[in-house]
Amino acid sequence: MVQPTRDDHFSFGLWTVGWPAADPFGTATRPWLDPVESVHRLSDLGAWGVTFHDDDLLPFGSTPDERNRILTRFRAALDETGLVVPMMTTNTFTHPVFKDGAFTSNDRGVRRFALRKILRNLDLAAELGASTYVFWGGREGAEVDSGKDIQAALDRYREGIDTLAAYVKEQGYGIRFAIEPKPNEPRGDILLPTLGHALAFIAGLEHGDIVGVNPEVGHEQMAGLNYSAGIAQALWAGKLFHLDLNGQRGIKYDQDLIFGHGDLINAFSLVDLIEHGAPGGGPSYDGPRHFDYKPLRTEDVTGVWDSAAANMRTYLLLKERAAAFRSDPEVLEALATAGVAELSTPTLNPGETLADLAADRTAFEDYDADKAGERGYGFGRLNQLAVEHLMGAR
Ligand code: GLT
Ligand code: MN
Ligand code: MN
Ligand code: MN
Repeated sequence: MVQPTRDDHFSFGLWTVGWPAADPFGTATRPWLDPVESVHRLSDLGAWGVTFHDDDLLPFGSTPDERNRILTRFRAALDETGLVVPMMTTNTFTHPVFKDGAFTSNDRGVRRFALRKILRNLDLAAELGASTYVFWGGREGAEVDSGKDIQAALDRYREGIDTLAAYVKEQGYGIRFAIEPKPNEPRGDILLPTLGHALAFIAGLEHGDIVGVNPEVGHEQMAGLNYSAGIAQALWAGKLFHLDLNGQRGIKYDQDLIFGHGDLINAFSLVDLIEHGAPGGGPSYDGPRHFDYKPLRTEDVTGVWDSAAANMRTYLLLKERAAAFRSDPEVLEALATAGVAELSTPTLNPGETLADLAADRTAFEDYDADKAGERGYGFGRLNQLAVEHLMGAR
């Protein structure tokens, strides 16, 4: 049960296991990892897919010959293992050219360069069969309020995404875009800081039909937000195109811990939601279970692969616990006491008008608000049942 298989659709970024663990205060603690080795190791561990930025595989500035050679080797590894590339993305943050952003750099030449870099990589994504293309705008932001016209920046962000989305449609690539929000780091403040900001931005796009979100556990939690509640809203909006699973402990720098190694109760409710859908029958999520974590800087190479396996194992254990939770008669009874299913009944009767409601004395004049205010919802008991299932105590 806790042995991952291809059917679980687990995927990893090359930049996760391949992170050599340099941070702002110290140099790398691990050697460079050959992407071909990562493909083989991930496959052996039971993963299904691998994702990457252009520069993770094809170093910035490589010649066409170098690109071909690297791609040939990489494709061979994919063919040999059967691993797929469900998602790709562009590095528009490492090179100094992007220090003030890509789509939203104040420098117009940088913006044009960024569009070209992404365009070329979209062609590669289509060739490799990726169906999702992620946009994490880590450098789209500012530290100085007066140095960035935020409204002009949003105009340029929209121009960039719409231009590329139109291209994807024109080429018939069948790729959908997923915007990944983050509140800060590396910029002091990043544009589209949360899932909610991203959804509002998408609603104003010309080609928003193929644009959704790629929310990351830690990024929402860095803003103090409830990740599984945000995921529920993204599902409700039909915009959960991809997700980044990891762990985070509170409002601080981006930790990218192993999935579940942060807010475990929220991880439990997340897995319950994306596996089973909302209790009222809302949609579940059938996309990749993508891990965007970093092996701790203190790990050696063995620790890298142990931690990769840990992400999948934690997910599968939570999935097992969530299934037990959903089928426990005591949980069903607690859900009924809490009125969880009642929320799916529309507030007005079928065909009822506002005038009908105004004429309904039982809704107001004869309604015993004091009595209704006495109701106990039993949410605490419900949560204790969740915690006990999570702990394997039931
Ligand atoms: C970077 C970032 C991640 C994003 C990646 C996609 S790159 O590592 O911290 O959260 O998902 O660009
Ligand atoms: Mn992160
Ligand atoms: Mn990250
Ligand atoms: Mn991420």
